[in-house]
Amino acid sequence: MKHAYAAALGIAAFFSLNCGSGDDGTPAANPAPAASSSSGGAAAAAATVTASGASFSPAEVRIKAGETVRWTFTGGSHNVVSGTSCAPDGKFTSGATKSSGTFDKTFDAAGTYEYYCDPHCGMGMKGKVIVE
Ligand SMILES: [Cu+2]
Repeated sequence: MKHAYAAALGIAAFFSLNCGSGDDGTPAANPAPAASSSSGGAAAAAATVTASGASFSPAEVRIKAGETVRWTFTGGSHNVVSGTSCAPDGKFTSGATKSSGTFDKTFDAAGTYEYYCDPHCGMGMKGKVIVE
């Protein structure tokens, strides 16, 4: 039993790695006109994180207070929810899952902000923003 469980975990890890690096089946997103109502904030991201497969990459970013993190959704169905142990703490969220587009969040206060992807948290899709 122990061995079977370990093997299953190994297979899951293998697939999620594969999914993250070799996903060519994503339909190209239509370059719909972006509804950017905020001017100036778009290019100001100090760190970028890609949500793809079943992971955030990089899983940990470090910024300074007042800077912005931009998450880019690439394929699959992901979101960003603040909290630890797959439970929301209500600090921020990107809302409903997406397969494309971006989510920007500016962090004004120093601290460590943990977050996760709601559908994939059980697979370990978690990340951390360290604000100095
Ligand atoms: Cu996800």
